[in-house]
Amino acid sequence: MKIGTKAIHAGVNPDPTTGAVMTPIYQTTTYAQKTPGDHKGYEYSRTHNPTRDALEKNLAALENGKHGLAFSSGMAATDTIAKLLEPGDEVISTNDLYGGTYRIFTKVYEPLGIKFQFVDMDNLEDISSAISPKTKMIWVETPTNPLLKVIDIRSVTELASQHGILVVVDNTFATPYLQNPLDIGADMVLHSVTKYLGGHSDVVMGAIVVKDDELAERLSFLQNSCGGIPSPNDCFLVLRGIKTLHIRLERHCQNAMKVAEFLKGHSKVDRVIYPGFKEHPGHEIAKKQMRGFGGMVSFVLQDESQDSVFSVLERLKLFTLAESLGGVESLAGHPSTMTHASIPKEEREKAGLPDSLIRLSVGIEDVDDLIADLNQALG
Ligand code: P1T
Repeated sequence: MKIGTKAIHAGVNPDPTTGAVMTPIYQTTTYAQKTPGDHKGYEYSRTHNPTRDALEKNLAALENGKHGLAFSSGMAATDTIAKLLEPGDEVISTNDLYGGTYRIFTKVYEPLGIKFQFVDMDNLEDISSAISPKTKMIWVETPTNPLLKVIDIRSVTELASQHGILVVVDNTFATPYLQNPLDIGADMVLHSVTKYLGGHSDVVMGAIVVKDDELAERLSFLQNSCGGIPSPNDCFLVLRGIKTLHIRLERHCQNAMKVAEFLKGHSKVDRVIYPGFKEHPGHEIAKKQMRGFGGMVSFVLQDESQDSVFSVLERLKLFTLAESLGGVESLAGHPSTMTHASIPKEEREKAGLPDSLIRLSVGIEDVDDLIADLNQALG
């Protein structure tokens, strides 16, 4: 089955009791048992819920995985993966990544005895030299947030497999429509479902998809034991959102390319980062491992002063100044004070993230209106 068909049908069957075509919202915490242990596969909704089951099957199918697990947020999913680690273990992560991921690694798990190294994964040798016998996991975000670096997933997974290291790919920016890391050797795919999968900026949710049965069993154990699960109502909304994933992503990619080209040609703009540009250092890798270049565009103004950056952000009318991304509506963000403020300035600078960077989540509105909005805001 191809992805557009999977987006609409995978995991979703007419409801066995009523024939309802859309999976009902099973808003129940518990399920009747005839005699202790004699039930229909459902005991308690932290463990299993039919609406969540449908979504988890759908997510597994979209990522060409075998097991999908849904969580109450992307961070709850990240937290669950981090719980696979033990004190003394080491993790190598991309040095450009979502600020909240950096925060949970350094402020929650480092004090528990897990060591994190943040490296420039553009350079395989940097990963290679960071590997020690204690390295248990490589954490890849690609394209990265917010610098849109493209990491060669296959090279990383080949290197990791020589050392028996698990590879996690945060596939939030690409989505399964553009990239399937499990097909090229990753062990786990993570999503902030809040973004493109939900697609409408109305649900906070996370997900993990894996192929391996043992890994799935451990993650399900953690999901049930720690309890960071999403509500049935949110699962329904995401199932509905996913039905248009392929259509939305087509338009996100087209609009982002046009917006990026407009910005590149504007006299007030110094540089534009978009993996779809030939001059982007990761363009060839993106062409190899992605089916499009995504809906995110980052750029820096000629005048890098805070006044100038803030006044452009304040003047935008269609682009809303807000955290998050991946919804149908366009958003603009200022990573250093918003989504990446939890990364210390020195670390941000080391990773090449300037305070003047503006990040756009290009929505699926009519692109001429988006460009007109940027044009007036740039003045
Ligand atoms: O917000 P939450 O659903 O918990 O997901 C966290 C997360 C994980 N991974 C990536 C790549 C992300 O971008 C995020 C969340 N990011 C934002 C809120 C943002 O505006 O970048």
